[in-house]
Amino acid sequence: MTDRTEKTEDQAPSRRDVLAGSAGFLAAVAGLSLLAPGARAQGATRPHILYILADDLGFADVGFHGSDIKTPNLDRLAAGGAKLSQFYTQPLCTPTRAALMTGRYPLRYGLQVGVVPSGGTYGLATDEFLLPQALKEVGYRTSLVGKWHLGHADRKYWPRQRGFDSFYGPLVGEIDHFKHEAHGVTDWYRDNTLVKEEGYDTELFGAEAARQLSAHDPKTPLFLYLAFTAPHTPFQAPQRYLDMYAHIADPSRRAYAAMITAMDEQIGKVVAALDARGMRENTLIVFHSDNGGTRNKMFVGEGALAGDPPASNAPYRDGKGSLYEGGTRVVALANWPGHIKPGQANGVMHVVDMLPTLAKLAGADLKQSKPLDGTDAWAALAAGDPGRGEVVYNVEPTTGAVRDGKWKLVWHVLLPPKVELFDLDADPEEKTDLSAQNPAKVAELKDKVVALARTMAPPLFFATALKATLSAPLATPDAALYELEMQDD
Ligand SMILES: [Ca+2]
Repeated sequence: MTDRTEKTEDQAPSRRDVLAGSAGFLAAVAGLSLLAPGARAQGATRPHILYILADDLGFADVGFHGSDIKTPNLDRLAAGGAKLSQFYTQPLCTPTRAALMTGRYPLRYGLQVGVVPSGGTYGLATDEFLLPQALKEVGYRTSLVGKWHLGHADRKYWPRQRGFDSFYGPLVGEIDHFKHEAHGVTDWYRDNTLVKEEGYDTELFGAEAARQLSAHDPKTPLFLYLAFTAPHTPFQAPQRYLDMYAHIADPSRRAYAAMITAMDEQIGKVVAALDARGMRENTLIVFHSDNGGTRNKMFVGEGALAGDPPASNAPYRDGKGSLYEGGTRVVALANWPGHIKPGQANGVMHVVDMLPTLAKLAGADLKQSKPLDGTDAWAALAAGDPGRGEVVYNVEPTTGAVRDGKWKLVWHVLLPPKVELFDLDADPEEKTDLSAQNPAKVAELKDKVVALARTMAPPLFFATALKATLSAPLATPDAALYELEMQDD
């Protein structure tokens, strides 16, 4: 069996009893699910799509997961929608965003390692067919407000050239939230034009999204991709948000919490703008983080961090950059009144599923896509179905991890190698390695990783990293200083 056939296989045993909701709701979901894609799209249910990403948000760091960080607007969306308890992404920014745009794992097109670095001249392959292209073809207006991070060195990689009617925000992965700079260079665009603006980026994104909504003709379906840079480093927030967390002693945690609340407040304004425009009832809102919160300083970003990273992915292990659950099982919700069953949705979903799911709701055609890794996750999203049986966390030259049902293999191939097997049903915190007791399952999952590795595209990051290292300036100390030091000795 090839990995392709496995991915599309429905390994779900049965619909869960969470379906036992109200009759009216069931009728709505059943009606929507049974319609053919075209019919589904032609009815009144063809929704506007508000797709909100947070950047490096910890799994535990929202009010509806029990945090003391205030997120009342997200909590309200979660209470009225589905809290997605097993929604997976890639462990880093660029790969997750690429997976969302393509419906394909980043290992297919060389983005499985690292992120597009500031000095990187590559981007998401231009022969990939992207979500905004698909939606645009069926009449959606497509807008990106926020971070792109899928290539910046050549305009052919920029959002306006990839299916977005408009773009407002930064192209790279990490900017100063007030100066909108990366490495001292402004990275802030409106469409294809560099602009200089004052303000805190999170607030500018919220204001722009609300402005676009208030000017939007509700008869035209809208895809608004709102990709916040919060709460990614550097940890910065306006004083009034910092003041809300004056009781938090650690300055990083205080600013991190302030950034999350600032983002939440903007989400509230955007939802209010939907309401004011009469679009709320016909808008699917999806919210999730692009990867887990940072637990390892290596992935914290470009600036130095005093103390421990402030994010929490509890109860999950590790965080951003890691193949353990803390890096990839992210805080997520979906909300569409009357169409998505409120409550906990425990089905397994991966961000690659979102392109086929949204395309189907929109009646969009994906014939131009290369073979998809994603499958339509509507039943898992809307009605709590079990979702996909298999998840590919990532496969790259040094590591790989896959999930098959309850079993998860994490394989570090570099010397000294390490293989771990976890039973995620019994041990979602990945505390007990069961590889020694289950050699057959280990062998089977290793075969899957190897099969994927045989087909993967070469990682684009490596050549760039090597070039950057080999072309770096000479590292010997300044000659004059060195002579002074020698005299001191
Ligand atoms: Ca991120």
